[in-house]
Amino acid sequence: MLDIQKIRADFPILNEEVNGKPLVYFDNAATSQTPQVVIDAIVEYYSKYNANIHRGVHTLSQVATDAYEQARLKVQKHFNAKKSYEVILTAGTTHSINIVATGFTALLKEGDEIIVSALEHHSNIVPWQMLCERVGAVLKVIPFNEAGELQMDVYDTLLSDKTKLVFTNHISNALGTINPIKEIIDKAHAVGAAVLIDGAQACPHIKPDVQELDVDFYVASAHKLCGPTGVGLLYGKEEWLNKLPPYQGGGEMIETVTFEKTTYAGLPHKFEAGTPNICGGIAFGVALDYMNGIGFDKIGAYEQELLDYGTEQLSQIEGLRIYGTSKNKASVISFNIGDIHPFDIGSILDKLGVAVRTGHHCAQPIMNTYGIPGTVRASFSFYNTKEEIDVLVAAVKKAQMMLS
Ligand code: 7TS
Repeated sequence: MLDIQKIRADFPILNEEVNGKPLVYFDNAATSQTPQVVIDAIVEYYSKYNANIHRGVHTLSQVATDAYEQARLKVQKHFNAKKSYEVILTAGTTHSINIVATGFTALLKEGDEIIVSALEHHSNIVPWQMLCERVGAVLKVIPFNEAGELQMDVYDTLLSDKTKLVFTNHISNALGTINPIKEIIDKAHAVGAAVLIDGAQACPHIKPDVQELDVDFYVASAHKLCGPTGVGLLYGKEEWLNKLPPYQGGGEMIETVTFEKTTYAGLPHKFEAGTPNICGGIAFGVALDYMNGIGFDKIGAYEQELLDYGTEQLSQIEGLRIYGTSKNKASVISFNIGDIHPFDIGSILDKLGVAVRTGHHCAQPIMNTYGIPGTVRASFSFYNTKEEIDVLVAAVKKAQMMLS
């Protein structure tokens, strides 16, 4: 069991008031809140050892370099990557996907096929469309059913020896669906295709094991798992990272530079041009320590309780429809009430101190499939409580009364 009150005391922001009401933060799928240990790590970095890394002979630079490389090892251990240099520290999920999608320009040809799920966030759609435009590849889409589950029988029919890449999220940000990624990966590998899994929404809830998954690329953002913004992970199998060309040129990603020819550094530096988010990387490591200290098994089990309770309570509201009713689901509830615009509900919830996201959640194709402009999305984290869900439910009822 989690000691929720003790956990809540780790997050100073949870004591804040918004619009004169205690904050109820249910926008965790957009970004999670930050525990004091992570805030302290950021303050400590800038107060005590702020220096550029991998280049200075001076002590501070060495301390900062060690701390940054320590963070890489923590990320490696957390995701169970075989080698530390298979962990590229990036600016976040979007950056990681763009590194891979741009790199594949050199590896694909006209007529090659790429398969995507229809449940994607725009950041796992647009970079691949841009890749298709560059090389003349064809994008094929795995549809989802009414519950928001991928239609795996259709996936089977899309796969062929033309398939070079498959990419999907591990968990849908808009619906909470947990996708059967092991099956997706194994079937893609059977036709020789590489797989990228967007773990942005999964990592706050699940501890993925990239070797067990046998995934080629796995990406995530630190800010969704109690870390800071502007830093994230690109895990890639060594063989794939070696095949991809660098994404950006600059300092730190080279071995030698002359005006005649430049040779590139090995992994991971080949993909880490320029001064990275040093403090962010270090704080990412601290955030992983913090979450592992609580334990992902306990986090997952408690969030499932919140999801079940929230689903049960919200379902009792007349006219409320939940979008995304997959059997395997993370603690995200997307809903609408009749034809009330989600933005109007969200605005009233905000006045009552409840933070949710409204709109298309950067997943317009999902909204188009359901024929709706968007939803109200409440996403729960391990520091939320059932009492807060009661506040949400009361606030939704009030909004319904005011808007009907
Ligand atoms: N992929 C998924 C599945 C996401 O949920 C998000 C962000 C991203 C990629 C992009 O991550 P970034 O850190 O590079 O921005 N999702 C959301 C959301 O659902 N609400 O706000 C951001």
